[in-house]
Amino acid sequence: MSSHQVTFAAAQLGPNQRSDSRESVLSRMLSLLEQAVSQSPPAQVVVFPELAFTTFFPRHFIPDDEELQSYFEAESPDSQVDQSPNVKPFFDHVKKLGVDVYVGYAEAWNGGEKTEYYNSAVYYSGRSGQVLAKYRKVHLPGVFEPFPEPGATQQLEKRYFKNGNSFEAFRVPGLVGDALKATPDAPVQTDGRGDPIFGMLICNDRRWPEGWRAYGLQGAEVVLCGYNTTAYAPQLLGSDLYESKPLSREEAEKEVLYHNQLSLTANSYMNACFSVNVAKAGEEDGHPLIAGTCIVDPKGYVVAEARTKGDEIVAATLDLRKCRAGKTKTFDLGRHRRLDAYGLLLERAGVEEPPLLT
Ligand code: CDT
Repeated sequence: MSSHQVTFAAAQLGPNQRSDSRESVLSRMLSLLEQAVSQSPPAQVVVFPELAFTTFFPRHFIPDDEELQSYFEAESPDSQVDQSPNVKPFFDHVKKLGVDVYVGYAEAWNGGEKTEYYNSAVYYSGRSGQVLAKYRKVHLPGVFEPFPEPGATQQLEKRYFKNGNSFEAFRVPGLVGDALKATPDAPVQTDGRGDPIFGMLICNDRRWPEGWRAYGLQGAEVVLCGYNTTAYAPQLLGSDLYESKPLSREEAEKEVLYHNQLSLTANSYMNACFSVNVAKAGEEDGHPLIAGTCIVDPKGYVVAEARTKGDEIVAATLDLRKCRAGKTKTFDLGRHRRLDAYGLLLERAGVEEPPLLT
């Protein structure tokens, strides 16, 4: 295998029901891992969805604190997620296989004072048996107060989680053969010759160009993103005020899938990076989630995608040199971006319209 090629497996999960035991979900995740490393060529990096170990619990209003806490993995300065008893068998197995993983989970961080709760993902290196990077979801969708309608699909991430506040790209050792290493005379700009540069996003983040650009500015070659996206939820998505009739379930799901792929292909293209995007899919707790797991190249083409709404491996070997054309031509950021024109982007979060005409 040429030194710039890395094999990824997107490990799409079917639904995890609220009533499923932790063990049953783990055993499905372990079979996906086994499948990913026994294919040819074997996966070097396996990417799981957002909140992979449990049901997508923010769709429920959960007044029982004991139940709510049961979805979280406890972390502290001395103990990272791989030591959390619910999920330790997963990380132990990853280590045994010597593969790398991205996996989403609910983090209960206790740094000594009040516990903070995040929707997080880690990049764990099975070879070194350690967490290389952690990402906390920045763009939390939904609302704080539950919708009053009985049976409504809730989206209570703003209630259950604190938002993350950084997009930090990182290099991953051991994936390519002849990576440039830091030496006093190593170049500052390596043009793709160092260890691969990855970034992480979680679900809703993929719809916001800001995170992608932050990774683009750090030279990211692959962005990893797990998601749980509702296929039909009029309360969340709104019905189009100017349509004569609301979308049917089928039309709504088709549109949600379209927006999923639009966000992934456009942002991969505009930042000249690959992206590996992984769903938890199917009917979970009676609420439909889209599938649409896909791997996208730096030109914005989908190179592999899921065929089912269940547990499925979607794999591709990616040649990271394919990022160079975009990064050195159309999206050579340093050459073409105009900071003098972008002041507004950091001054303003929401819309302020120009004054009305007289
Ligand atoms: N999990 C998650 O972030 N879901 C959101 C739902 C948005 S509701 C409009 C998503 O972007 O898929």
